Amino acid sequence: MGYDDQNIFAKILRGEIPCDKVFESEHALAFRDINPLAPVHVLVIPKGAYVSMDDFSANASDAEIADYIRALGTVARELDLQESGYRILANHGRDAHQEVPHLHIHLFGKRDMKGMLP
Ligand code: IU
Repeated sequence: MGYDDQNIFAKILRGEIPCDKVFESEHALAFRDINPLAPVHVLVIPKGAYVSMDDFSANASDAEIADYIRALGTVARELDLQESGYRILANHGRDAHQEVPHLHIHLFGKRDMKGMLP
């Protein structure tokens, strides 16, 4: 599947659409989900044009992967989730109902997530 540069997160990355940014690094951007399922619901995305975790893990550079994974932990710490806990999740493709075709990892926190499977 090719990358659609008209997807909503591509537009956010280009600054064409605003977002509620919580963190930015060289290769990653984190912003609050527009339809939050938890008091903390942040999407962490790579700045590069990657459709999914499949695409990213196969094609991103080591520097992009390292920066992206570090960003996840940094955002969780900056939002003070390390004690209470958090969940990270990425949907890939049809069966998982991935809606936006730009890799995004959901970061959920500040609620009990027993039984929660978004
Ligand atoms: P999914 O993993 O692709 O199903 O998740 C897409 C998420 O993107 C979902 O939680 C939406 O609420 C969220 N989102 C958003 O934050 N801003 C948008 O403009 C759109 C979707 I469209």
